[in-house]
Amino acid sequence: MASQSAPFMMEQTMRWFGPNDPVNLWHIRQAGCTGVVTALHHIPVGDVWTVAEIEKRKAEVAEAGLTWTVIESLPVHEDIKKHSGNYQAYIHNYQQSLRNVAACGLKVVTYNFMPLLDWMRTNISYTMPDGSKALYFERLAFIAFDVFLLQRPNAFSDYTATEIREATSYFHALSDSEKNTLFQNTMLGLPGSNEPFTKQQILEALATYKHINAELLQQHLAYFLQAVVPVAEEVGILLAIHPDDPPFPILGLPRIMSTEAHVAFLLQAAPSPANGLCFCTGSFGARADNDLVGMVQRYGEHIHFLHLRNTKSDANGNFYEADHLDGDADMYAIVKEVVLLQKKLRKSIPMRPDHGHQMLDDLHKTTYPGYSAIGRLRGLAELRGLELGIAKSIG
Ligand code: DNO
Repeated sequence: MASQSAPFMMEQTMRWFGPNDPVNLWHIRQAGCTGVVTALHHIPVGDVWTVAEIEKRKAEVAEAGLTWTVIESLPVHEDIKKHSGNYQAYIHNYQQSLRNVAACGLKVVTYNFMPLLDWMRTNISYTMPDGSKALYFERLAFIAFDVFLLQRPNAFSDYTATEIREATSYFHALSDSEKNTLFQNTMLGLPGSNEPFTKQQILEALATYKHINAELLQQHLAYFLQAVVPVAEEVGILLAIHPDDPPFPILGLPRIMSTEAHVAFLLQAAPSPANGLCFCTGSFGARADNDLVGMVQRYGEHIHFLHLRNTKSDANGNFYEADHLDGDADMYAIVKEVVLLQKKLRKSIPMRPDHGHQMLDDLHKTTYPGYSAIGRLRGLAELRGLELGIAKSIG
């Protein structure tokens, strides 16, 4: 970007799921990225990432002329979230992985503290008016899944009588194959296996969180942070927690990274410049009560990674993933704030266009939901232009 750029522009990256990703590193480079966001997905959650494995992946990325800029994710074992089983050993392993990634020259580590599910949508190919496909969270579909497909004990009590009535009609109108698709889509965010999860397995996993409310989960997060933040600070790693997606409780599970108050809790639990955020405008932005621009103003120094994405919500609790410059979040105002932040801090913050619509040739390809090449390329191009325009006009 050299001659067209202001000194501190966002570092443009894309997520790469590793050698099996149909979008390869050269595609990412051709999109205009200099950095890659990836993880050692083949290492079981909780095991130590060895220097040898990290170096191997780093070299693969470097061969395409790119830099492995951000780790997304170094996942947190469920035992750490629940304080069960071997959580002390897993925390120890996490500390060791942080030391190893730092030894390999990596600087930013993304993780999340969502119980069981990483993300949740009810439809991964929602047709937009222009024929592209988006990810969609439809509340009635979700309730129908929870109450009728999963049959979670006492799920009824989480919803109003009207919602249950509407979800009942919704469910009865579905064909068997639509019911099956809804079940599969909803469970896609359950990490850890390529095999589909059975209803029984999910109910058993949910039951292990029965005694954990939001307050207790926050205590477990604080315990984890107090163990890993000092290590991160010592070895020069910036930790970036990803918010809950969607940012409200689901399936009776506690949620503790959905709001600005949650961010404040995180930062006071282990005060350090190393303790920070993956500021995902798509996740935080799916709540109307999150003031995204204000959050960048107030917590900017702790924003170590940006996911720029937009959603459009309606009054019934549904939201779809909109084009990056469309939707409810004022992307111009957010990017402007980020431009000012980078100028103030005299540094570039890594960014990735988070998700994108499946469009053009990608409509005929199978990619990770939200991670087709062309939709993300469109998002990146729009965001890059937006930033450059703002940076140049601010001077
Ligand atoms: C979804 C992603 C998340 C994210 C993790 C970070 O598209 O933003 O899966 O990678 O929550 O730990």
